Amino acid sequence: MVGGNSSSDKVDLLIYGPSRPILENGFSDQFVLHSAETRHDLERLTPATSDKIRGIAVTYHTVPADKRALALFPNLEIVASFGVGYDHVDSTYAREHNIIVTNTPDVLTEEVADVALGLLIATVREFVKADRYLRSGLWTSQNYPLSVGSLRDRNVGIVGMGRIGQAIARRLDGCRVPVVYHSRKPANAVSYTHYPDLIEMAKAVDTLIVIVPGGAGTAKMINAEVMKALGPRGVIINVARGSVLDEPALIAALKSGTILAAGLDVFEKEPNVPDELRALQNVVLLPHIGSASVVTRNAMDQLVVDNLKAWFAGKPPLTPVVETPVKGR
Ligand code: NAP
Ligand code: 8YV
Repeated sequence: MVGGNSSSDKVDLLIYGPSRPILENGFSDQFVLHSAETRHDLERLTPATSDKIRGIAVTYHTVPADKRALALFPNLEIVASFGVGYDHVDSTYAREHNIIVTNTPDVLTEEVADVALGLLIATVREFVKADRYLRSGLWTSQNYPLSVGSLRDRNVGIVGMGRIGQAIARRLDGCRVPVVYHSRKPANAVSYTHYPDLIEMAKAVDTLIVIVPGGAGTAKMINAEVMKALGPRGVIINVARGSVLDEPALIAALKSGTILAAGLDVFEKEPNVPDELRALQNVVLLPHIGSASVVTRNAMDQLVVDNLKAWFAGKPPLTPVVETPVKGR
């Protein structure tokens, strides 16, 4: 859909990606909303409309706000992105062109950590296979086999000890599962052992939970070498981005027994998941639902709205990303 009316004394905003009620109804009549659901729609906006747009709400991670997209808007001041990860927004281009980028941190932290822990337990204790077993009627003739995996004898290495990594670690403390972590620098006020080297950590643990940002700096960092270092008891949980994990290497490692199992919430080419992965029994697959509850998604939408409203009221945005800090507004 492409659309919207305009008036010169109002602020023209673009909703780029799927729209939702909080995004559509959250602005006063001082704003004029335009919409472009897809990249194709974006490129069909007339130059007269694009020239007026001063703010964009990027409403889903599958619509790329890359250089080509942002360059369509010569008067753009702010891009308010939905989600804490913003690897789909070219924040370098934005900085170079004095465009602020905001994201939606914190409001989703605990929700995503819940999903990471749930996915770990479902993977290790085979919940999905056991559910299929019951539904197929097999339980009436035989009990489900004991699971090879257990949390009771595991050591977890968290890859990324930021907001969500720390919330996952707190949950594992409650489960009495030992935690260490890898990140480029030791995290502030965190007592878990820090491994500056990912391979060294993979050798020391049998479980990885991956929760780093996507993008060039982390592309395929969970590769065949990491999987080999983890070993045959190894379990990998990826709730970060599909780009962080080498998918063909994972499929090979799951097939050969190089590692035991995996739980994935994110994929390289969402929403397409390779048939080979879908055919495997030792992997649990979720359709990127880390933050996907009504309450948390509403809070994320509201933060997108609040960032845009603050900026156009002459105030600092609430949650600018590190690449585009706002000083003295
Ligand atoms: P955050 O607070 O910024 O934490 C990021 C962590 O990753 C930090 O510990 C950081 O430490 C580490 N890191 C960054 N680059 C790294 C690298 N190249 N190598 C090793 N460690 C690196 O972010 P967050 O709020 O926890 O969110 C993390 C990510 O989770 C998001 O960016 C998003 O992609 C993903 N996510 C997924 C879902 C989902 O639905 N599945 C939901 C929310 C978020 P250093 O800077 O010291 O390296
Ligand atoms: C959202 C996420 O599902 O916040 C993130 O980084 O991956 C999820 O919370 C995603 O941003 C939707 O676009």
